Amino acid sequence: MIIRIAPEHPVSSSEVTPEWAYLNRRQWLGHTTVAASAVLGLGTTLPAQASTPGTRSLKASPSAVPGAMAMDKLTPLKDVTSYNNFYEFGMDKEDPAKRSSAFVTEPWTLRVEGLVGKPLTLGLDDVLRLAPLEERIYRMRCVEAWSMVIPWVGYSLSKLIERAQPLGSAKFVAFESAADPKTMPGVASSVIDWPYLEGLRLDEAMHPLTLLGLGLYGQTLPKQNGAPVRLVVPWKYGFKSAKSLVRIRLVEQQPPTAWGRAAPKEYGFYSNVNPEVDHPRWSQAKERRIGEDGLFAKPRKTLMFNGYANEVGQMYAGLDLRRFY
Ligand SMILES: Nc1nc2c(c(=O)[nH]1)N[C@H]1C(S)=C(S)[C@@H](COP(=O)(O)O)O[C@H]1N2
Ligand SMILES: [Mo]
Repeated sequence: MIIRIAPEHPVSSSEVTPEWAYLNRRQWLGHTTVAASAVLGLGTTLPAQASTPGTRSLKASPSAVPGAMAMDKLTPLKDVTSYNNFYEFGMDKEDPAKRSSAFVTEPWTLRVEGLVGKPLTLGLDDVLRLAPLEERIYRMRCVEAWSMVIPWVGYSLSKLIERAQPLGSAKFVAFESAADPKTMPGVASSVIDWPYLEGLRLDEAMHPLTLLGLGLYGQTLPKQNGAPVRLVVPWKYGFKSAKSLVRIRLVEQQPPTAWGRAAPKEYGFYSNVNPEVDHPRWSQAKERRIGEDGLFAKPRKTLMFNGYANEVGQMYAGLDLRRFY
């Protein structure tokens, strides 16, 4: 039996070592040193990552959500912030970092509406304060067969949705991203019928692993990663994780999605990471880890539901995942 002794003074969140700092340090220094520095309470002094322009530091505690931590090596911040898909800023991977400087993320308004008892109109500070911020290390797996491992900051989307008091008739959740032609140069292109839309079934949206993302690497979200607030759905392909959210709407019918409208044969509503169901243009069996696997390195195997099968598999019991891809 473990006897827990209450600490003499509560540990403030600034003294809690973020999980990524812990993992990085472990990779750098080895177990013994880490144990020692943890005992000494040295905190997050490691200059592992420089901060990104326009971001502020964001304190978070390691998440208690099971399965939230992938033990893979973290993708360096430099790669997380320079290799992005965010078509509102252009179609090349470098575009979001290069072409997002005019985009304004504060002040920001996020609405939660539709089939709810209590519609919400929230400023960014309201969103940041709605629930304790957690750090969660998730793999982000793009349908283009690359992946990253990112220490996100946020909390379960369910906490926000619960606050709005969903009605019994709500079955799906629709997500809408910002689409400002003045500050988002990619919106001039017609590849996507703007604004970018995504959707989840209500049970998927309420699953504790579904994260309302507010930061990464201990700082607020860089613009290229979907500032100031985005979705992160770790068992689905990256495109389900809509960035720069302005509206979350609870609805009765399955909502349209941007990629579903652009290419219905290629992008299904579910888009669960599934190594057995290929995209017409990319095999989904393997993936290349950005910043780690060179172009000629052997790609790693993609895991069912991106490694979260134990946590989310039950939601799809009896569903033909070839048909509902
Ligand atoms: N609004 C919006 N959200 C978006 C996208 C986009 O183009 N626009 N791209 C998606 C895709 S395809 C991926 S892989 C992830 C990439 O997130 P990251 O750049 O933070 O890794 O964002 C997703 N969310
Ligand atoms: Mo993607």
